[in-house]
Amino acid sequence: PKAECCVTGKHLQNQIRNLQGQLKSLQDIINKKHKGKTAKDFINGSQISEKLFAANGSAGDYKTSKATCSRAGGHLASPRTSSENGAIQQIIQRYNKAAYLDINDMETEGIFKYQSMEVIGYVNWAPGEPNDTGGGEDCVEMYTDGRWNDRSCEEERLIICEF
Ligand code: 293
Ligand code: CA
Ligand code: CA
Repeated sequence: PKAECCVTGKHLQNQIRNLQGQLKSLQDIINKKHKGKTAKDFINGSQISEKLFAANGSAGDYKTSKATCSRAGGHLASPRTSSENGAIQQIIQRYNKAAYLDINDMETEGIFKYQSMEVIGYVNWAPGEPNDTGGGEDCVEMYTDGRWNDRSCEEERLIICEF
């Protein structure tokens, strides 16, 4: 008869149980570390091409919105095509609340750039926009109709991230 060794059912079962226990404590550590700020917590998503756009109903000014998406491992949403624009618009309509895009003209008035500092290509301005009302509109919001408006960066807007 073969010796009772490490490959018998009982022994393997014990090793698996031990590993499962270790895995669980590692998972607990990871979950604690992320404190619910990972991409999976943005439950209302809309996937288009390679991008996933997602929101969880939270809102913030431009700076807060950028920081929130960054903490979650993404970026504030910035559409580069009309289909990406439509995917973001769906989320805005679901919450019935406008959202900031990751586009601004802070560096040079009137020259709108992505966070990468690249000048924007695709645009979907509302009629008469951008108008830099009061000389103080350097951020961009998307309305529920999908059109864009340059706006002060200090408003409270739905946070939509892209991953
Ligand atoms: C002005 C004229 C409005 C326009 C508004 C926004 C503000 O009040 O028609 O909607 O500016 O551009 O960002
Ligand atoms: Ca401006
Ligand atoms: Ca405006």
